[in-house]
Amino acid sequence: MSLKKTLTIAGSDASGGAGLEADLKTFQEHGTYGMAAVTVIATMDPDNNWSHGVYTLPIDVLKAQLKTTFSTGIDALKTGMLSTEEVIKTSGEAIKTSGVQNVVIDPVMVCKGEDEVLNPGNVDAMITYLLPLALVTTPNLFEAGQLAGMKTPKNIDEMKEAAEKIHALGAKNIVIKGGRSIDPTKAFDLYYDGEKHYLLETPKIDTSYNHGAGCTFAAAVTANLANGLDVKAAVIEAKEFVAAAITHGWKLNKFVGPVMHGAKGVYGAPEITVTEI
Ligand code: PXL
Repeated sequence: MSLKKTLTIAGSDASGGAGLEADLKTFQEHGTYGMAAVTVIATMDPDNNWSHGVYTLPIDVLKAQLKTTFSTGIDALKTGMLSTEEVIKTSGEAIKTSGVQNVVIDPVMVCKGEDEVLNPGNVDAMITYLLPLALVTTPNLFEAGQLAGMKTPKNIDEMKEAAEKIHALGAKNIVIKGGRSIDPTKAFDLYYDGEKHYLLETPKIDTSYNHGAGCTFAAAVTANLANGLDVKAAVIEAKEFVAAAITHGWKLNKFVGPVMHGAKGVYGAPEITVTEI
Protein backbone atom coordinates (compact mmCIF):
# COMPACT_ATOMS: atom_id res chain seq x y z
CA MET A 1 0.00 0.00 0.00
CA SER A 2 1.18 3.49 -0.76
CA LEU A 3 0.03 6.65 0.98
CA LYS A 4 -0.24 10.15 -0.39
CA LYS A 5 2.58 12.28 1.02
CA THR A 6 1.72 15.62 2.60
CA LEU A 7 4.21 18.16 3.91
CA THR A 8 3.82 21.12 6.22
CA ILE A 9 6.49 23.81 6.27
CA ALA A 10 5.45 25.44 9.53
CA GLY A 11 6.11 26.25 13.13
CA SER A 12 5.69 23.99 16.12
CA ASP A 13 3.02 25.12 18.59
CA ALA A 14 4.33 23.62 21.80
CA SER A 15 0.77 23.62 23.17
CA GLY A 16 -0.32 21.26 20.38
CA GLY A 17 -3.42 22.97 18.99
CA ALA A 18 -2.05 24.97 16.03
CA GLY A 19 1.03 24.88 13.84
CA LEU A 20 2.52 21.66 12.57
CA GLU A 21 0.87 19.70 15.40
CA ALA A 22 -2.55 20.66 13.99
CA ASP A 23 -1.36 19.91 10.47
CA LEU A 24 -0.03 16.43 11.21
CA LYS A 25 -3.19 15.45 13.14
CA THR A 26 -5.29 16.70 10.24
CA PHE A 27 -3.18 14.90 7.63
CA GLN A 28 -3.56 11.69 9.64
CA GLU A 29 -7.35 12.11 9.85
CA HIS A 30 -7.43 12.36 6.06
CA GLY A 31 -5.47 9.16 5.58
CA THR A 32 -2.34 10.83 4.21
CA TYR A 33 1.26 10.43 5.36
CA GLY A 34 2.37 13.62 7.10
CA MET A 35 5.82 15.17 7.14
CA ALA A 36 7.05 18.43 8.64
CA ALA A 37 9.84 20.91 7.95
CA VAL A 38 9.97 22.99 11.13
CA THR A 39 10.58 26.73 10.74
CA VAL A 40 10.10 28.04 14.27
CA ILE A 41 9.16 26.76 17.69
CA ALA A 42 6.44 28.77 19.42
CA THR A 43 6.19 28.50 23.19
CA MET A 44 3.65 29.92 25.63
CA ASP A 45 4.48 31.08 29.14
CA PRO A 46 1.96 30.02 31.80
CA ASP A 47 3.62 32.41 34.27
CA ASN A 48 3.17 35.38 31.95
CA ASN A 49 -0.41 35.12 30.71
CA TRP A 50 0.52 32.54 28.03
CA SER A 51 2.59 35.13 26.13
CA HIS A 52 4.30 33.66 23.11
CA GLY A 53 7.99 33.05 22.48
CA VAL A 54 8.98 32.55 18.85
CA TYR A 55 12.29 30.74 18.28
CA THR A 56 13.31 30.63 14.64
CA LEU A 57 15.50 27.64 13.79
CA PRO A 58 18.80 28.24 11.99
CA ILE A 59 18.20 28.48 8.24
CA ASP A 60 20.50 25.52 7.57
CA VAL A 61 18.28 23.33 9.73
CA LEU A 62 15.28 24.33 7.62
CA LYS A 63 17.20 23.73 4.39
CA ALA A 64 18.24 20.25 5.55
CA GLN A 65 14.62 19.35 6.38
CA LEU A 66 13.40 20.66 3.02
CA LYS A 67 16.00 18.48 1.30
CA THR A 68 14.88 15.42 3.27
CA THR A 69 11.17 15.89 2.74
CA PHE A 70 11.19 16.92 -0.93
CA SER A 71 13.42 13.95 -1.78
CA THR A 72 10.49 11.65 -0.93
CA GLY A 73 8.18 13.09 -3.63
CA ILE A 74 5.47 15.27 -2.10
CA ASP A 75 1.85 15.09 -3.33
CA ALA A 76 0.71 18.29 -1.60
CA LEU A 77 2.13 20.79 0.85
CA LYS A 78 1.15 23.72 2.97
CA THR A 79 3.05 26.54 4.58
CA GLY A 80 2.24 27.95 8.01
CA MET A 81 4.22 30.21 10.32
CA LEU A 82 7.27 31.45 8.43
CA SER A 83 8.80 33.93 10.83
CA THR A 84 11.36 35.89 8.80
CA GLU A 85 11.94 37.05 5.23
CA GLU A 86 14.80 34.55 4.96
CA VAL A 87 12.54 31.66 5.99
CA ILE A 88 9.90 32.79 3.47
CA LYS A 89 12.44 33.11 0.65
CA THR A 90 14.10 29.77 1.44
CA SER A 91 10.74 27.99 1.60
CA GLY A 92 9.43 29.62 -1.58
CA GLU A 93 12.55 28.76 -3.55
CA ALA A 94 12.50 25.15 -2.34
CA ILE A 95 8.81 24.77 -3.27
CA LYS A 96 9.45 26.23 -6.71
CA THR A 97 12.42 23.94 -7.36
CA SER A 98 10.44 20.90 -6.17
CA GLY A 99 7.79 21.41 -8.85
CA VAL A 100 4.99 20.46 -6.42
CA GLN A 101 1.72 21.88 -7.77
CA ASN A 102 -0.64 21.26 -4.86
CA VAL A 103 0.59 24.19 -2.80
CA VAL A 104 -1.51 25.73 -0.03
CA ILE A 105 -0.18 28.99 1.42
CA ASP A 106 -1.59 29.85 4.84
CA PRO A 107 -0.15 33.36 5.23
CA VAL A 108 0.21 33.30 9.03
CA MET A 109 1.21 36.80 10.18
CA VAL A 110 0.52 36.77 13.93
CA CYS A 111 -0.22 34.23 16.61
CA LYS A 112 -3.81 34.35 17.75
CA GLY A 113 -4.04 36.46 20.88
CA GLU A 114 -0.91 38.37 19.97
CA ASP A 115 -1.28 41.58 18.00
CA GLU A 116 2.19 42.19 16.69
CA VAL A 117 3.00 41.17 13.13
CA LEU A 118 5.91 38.71 13.30
CA ASN A 119 8.08 40.92 11.10
CA PRO A 120 6.95 43.85 8.96
CA GLY A 121 8.93 42.72 5.87
CA ASN A 122 7.14 39.37 5.80
CA VAL A 123 4.11 40.58 3.87
CA ASP A 124 6.21 41.75 0.92
CA ALA A 125 8.25 38.54 1.04
CA MET A 126 5.04 36.44 0.96
CA ILE A 127 3.85 38.42 -2.06
CA THR A 128 7.18 37.90 -3.85
CA TYR A 129 8.02 34.30 -2.97
CA LEU A 130 4.81 32.50 -1.97
CA LEU A 131 1.63 33.86 -3.56
CA PRO A 132 2.75 33.14 -7.14
CA LEU A 133 3.13 29.46 -6.14
CA ALA A 134 -0.24 29.17 -4.40
CA LEU A 135 -2.83 26.87 -5.85
CA VAL A 136 -4.80 27.94 -2.78
CA THR A 137 -4.19 30.63 -0.18
CA THR A 138 -6.19 30.86 3.03
CA PRO A 139 -5.83 34.29 4.68
CA ASN A 140 -8.01 35.45 7.55
CA LEU A 141 -9.52 38.93 7.26
CA PHE A 142 -6.46 40.71 8.65
CA GLU A 143 -4.05 38.76 6.45
CA ALA A 144 -6.25 39.32 3.38
CA GLY A 145 -6.18 43.08 3.98
CA GLN A 146 -2.39 43.06 4.41
CA LEU A 147 -1.79 41.05 1.22
CA ALA A 148 -4.28 43.06 -0.81
CA GLY A 149 -2.90 46.39 0.41
CA MET A 150 -6.29 47.34 1.88
CA LYS A 151 -7.77 47.92 5.29
CA THR A 152 -9.06 44.75 6.95
CA PRO A 153 -12.28 43.79 5.07
CA LYS A 154 -15.45 44.45 7.07
CA ASN A 155 -18.12 43.08 4.78
CA ILE A 156 -18.60 40.63 1.95
CA ASP A 157 -17.99 43.20 -0.81
CA GLU A 158 -14.63 44.12 0.72
CA MET A 159 -13.79 40.41 1.05
CA LYS A 160 -14.51 40.00 -2.69
CA GLU A 161 -12.33 42.99 -3.52
CA ALA A 162 -9.44 41.63 -1.40
CA ALA A 163 -9.77 38.17 -2.99
CA GLU A 164 -9.55 39.67 -6.48
CA LYS A 165 -6.47 41.69 -5.54
CA ILE A 166 -4.76 38.60 -4.08
CA HIS A 167 -5.65 36.66 -7.24
CA ALA A 168 -3.93 39.38 -9.28
CA LEU A 169 -0.77 38.71 -7.21
CA GLY A 170 -0.67 35.16 -8.58
CA ALA A 171 -2.62 32.97 -6.15
CA LYS A 172 -5.04 30.84 -8.19
CA ASN A 173 -7.69 30.22 -5.53
CA ILE A 174 -8.37 32.30 -2.46
CA VAL A 175 -10.34 31.41 0.65
CA ILE A 176 -10.79 34.35 3.01
CA LYS A 177 -11.77 33.10 6.44
CA GLY A 178 -14.36 35.56 7.66
CA GLY A 179 -15.30 33.53 10.70
CA ARG A 180 -17.80 35.29 12.93
CA SER A 181 -16.41 38.79 12.41
CA ILE A 182 -18.70 39.74 9.52
CA ASP A 183 -22.01 38.48 10.91
CA PRO A 184 -22.06 37.29 14.52
CA THR A 185 -24.90 34.85 13.79
CA LYS A 186 -23.03 32.92 11.08
CA ALA A 187 -19.52 31.79 10.15
CA PHE A 188 -18.75 33.00 6.61
CA ASP A 189 -15.83 32.21 4.37
CA LEU A 190 -15.41 33.54 0.85
CA TYR A 191 -13.99 31.29 -1.85
CA TYR A 192 -12.82 32.87 -5.12
CA ASP A 193 -11.54 30.67 -7.94
CA GLY A 194 -10.46 33.51 -10.22
CA GLU A 195 -13.87 33.62 -11.92
CA LYS A 196 -16.61 33.08 -9.40
CA HIS A 197 -17.13 33.98 -5.77
CA TYR A 198 -18.79 31.54 -3.40
CA LEU A 199 -19.96 32.09 0.14
CA LEU A 200 -19.36 29.11 2.43
CA GLU A 201 -21.57 29.25 5.47
CA THR A 202 -22.11 27.29 8.67
CA PRO A 203 -24.47 28.18 11.47
CA LYS A 204 -22.62 30.01 14.24
CA ILE A 205 -20.76 27.66 16.54
CA ASP A 206 -21.01 28.91 20.09
CA THR A 207 -17.52 28.42 21.48
CA SER A 208 -14.34 30.35 22.05
CA TYR A 209 -12.30 27.13 21.96
CA ASN A 210 -11.05 27.53 18.41
CA HIS A 211 -7.26 27.65 18.73
CA GLY A 212 -5.70 26.01 15.69
CA ALA A 213 -8.75 26.38 13.43
CA GLY A 214 -6.87 28.21 10.67
CA CYS A 215 -4.02 25.71 10.50
CA THR A 216 -6.48 22.80 10.60
CA PHE A 217 -8.50 24.23 7.72
CA ALA A 218 -5.45 24.76 5.48
CA ALA A 219 -4.08 21.31 6.35
CA ALA A 220 -7.40 19.69 5.44
CA VAL A 221 -7.38 21.46 2.06
CA THR A 222 -3.81 20.18 1.52
CA ALA A 223 -4.66 16.57 2.38
CA ASN A 224 -7.75 16.69 0.18
CA LEU A 225 -5.68 17.92 -2.77
CA ALA A 226 -3.16 15.12 -2.16
CA ASN A 227 -6.08 12.68 -2.23
CA GLY A 228 -7.08 13.97 -5.67
CA LEU A 229 -10.05 16.21 -4.88
CA ASP A 230 -10.50 19.29 -7.04
CA VAL A 231 -9.98 22.63 -5.31
CA LYS A 232 -13.66 23.38 -4.70
CA ALA A 233 -14.36 19.95 -3.21
CA ALA A 234 -11.15 20.18 -1.16
CA VAL A 235 -12.22 23.53 0.28
CA ILE A 236 -15.78 22.42 1.10
CA GLU A 237 -14.64 19.25 2.88
CA ALA A 238 -12.02 21.27 4.79
CA LYS A 239 -14.73 23.67 5.95
CA GLU A 240 -16.81 20.70 7.20
CA PHE A 241 -13.76 19.25 8.90
CA VAL A 242 -12.87 22.46 10.72
CA ALA A 243 -16.50 23.25 11.61
CA ALA A 244 -16.69 19.87 13.37
CA ALA A 245 -13.32 20.52 15.01
CA ILE A 246 -14.51 23.91 16.32
CA THR A 247 -17.86 22.51 17.46
CA HIS A 248 -15.95 20.08 19.67
CA GLY A 249 -13.25 22.56 20.74
CA TRP A 250 -12.26 22.07 24.36
CA LYS A 251 -10.47 23.73 27.24
CA LEU A 252 -6.81 22.70 27.51
CA ASN A 253 -6.15 25.06 30.43
CA LYS A 254 -7.26 28.49 31.62
CA PHE A 255 -5.49 30.17 28.70
CA VAL A 256 -6.31 28.18 25.59
CA GLY A 257 -8.96 25.99 24.02
CA PRO A 258 -7.85 24.05 20.96
CA VAL A 259 -10.15 22.61 18.34
CA MET A 260 -10.70 18.86 18.39
CA HIS A 261 -8.85 18.01 15.21
CA GLY A 262 -10.36 14.54 14.84
CA ALA A 263 -13.99 15.50 15.60
CA LYS A 264 -15.44 14.92 12.13
CA GLY A 265 -14.42 11.26 12.15
CA VAL A 266 -15.91 10.73 15.61
CA TYR A 267 -19.05 12.91 15.60
CA GLY A 268 -19.66 13.87 11.95
CA ALA A 269 -19.77 17.41 10.60
CA PRO A 270 -22.36 20.18 10.27
CA GLU A 271 -23.83 21.01 6.87
CA ILE A 272 -22.03 23.67 4.79
CA THR A 273 -24.10 25.96 2.57
CA VAL A 274 -22.35 27.00 -0.64
CA THR A 275 -23.84 29.93 -2.56
CA GLU A 276 -22.44 31.61 -5.66
CA ILE A 277 -22.50 35.35 -5.10
O1 PXL B 1 -2.59 29.94 14.55
C1 PXL B 1 -1.42 30.47 14.07
C2 PXL B 1 -0.21 29.70 14.51
C3 PXL B 1 0.53 29.07 13.55
N1 PXL B 1 1.67 28.39 13.83
C4 PXL B 1 2.11 28.30 15.10
C5 PXL B 1 1.41 28.91 16.13
C6 PXL B 1 0.21 29.64 15.86
C7 PXL B 1 -0.53 30.28 16.93
O2 PXL B 1 -0.32 30.06 18.09
O3 PXL B 1 1.85 28.81 17.40
C8 PXL B 1 3.36 27.56 15.37
